[in-house]
Amino acid sequence: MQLIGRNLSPFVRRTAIVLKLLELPYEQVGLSTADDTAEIAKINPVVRVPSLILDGGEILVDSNAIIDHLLEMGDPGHALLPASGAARRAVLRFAAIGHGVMEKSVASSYERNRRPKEKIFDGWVNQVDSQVTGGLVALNDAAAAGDWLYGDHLTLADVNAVVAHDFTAISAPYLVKDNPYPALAALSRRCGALPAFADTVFKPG
Ligand SMILES: N[C@@H](CCC(=O)N[C@@H](CS)C(=O)NCC(=O)O)C(=O)O
Repeated sequence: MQLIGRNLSPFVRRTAIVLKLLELPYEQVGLSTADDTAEIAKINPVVRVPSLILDGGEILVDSNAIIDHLLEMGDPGHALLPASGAARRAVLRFAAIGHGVMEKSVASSYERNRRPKEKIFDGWVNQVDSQVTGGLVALNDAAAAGDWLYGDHLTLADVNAVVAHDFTAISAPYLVKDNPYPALAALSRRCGALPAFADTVFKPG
């Protein structure tokens, strides 16, 4: 399998982490939406990462659709996402909040970095940033309540929360200044010691 995209993207990184946690072999093709637009367009018509090219050539797009397939194929015991019921809904809820933080952190970064300076609208940047912090507060509260966001082991909820936290620390460091989310930061440090997380930290260059 080929994972398309760089781990700077939180959506690519969370997909890479799930691949590693499930010990599914893959090769990563580090294309960037900013620099490799034409190549990515041949893989995903919406020109976004990640995509996953399966061994037979089938192409999956969007981290949600990709991870859905990876879990179906590689997590028969439903360790990362409970099979049904209240437990599944709870993990999906936290996972969605984490995914939402990623989306709003990326949006904030685009607003601040992809416009000419005179076209940046601070009011909208502040609105988007407040959505990021709302999500981080919720994830921090959940992280403070136990060892894992849900249950007694690592799930997709923790993967998304840690990736969302780590990406915000890179893309909007002013939002995590003075350690406002200590329980989430501690979860990030603890997960960061696991190879699936450590090996997917974005390394520029
Ligand atoms: N919902 C998608 C979001 C993917 C996404 O927005 N990826 C960003 C990179 S962080 C991207 O490709 N941005 C380019 C663009 O949207 O133009 C997912 O979960 O995979």
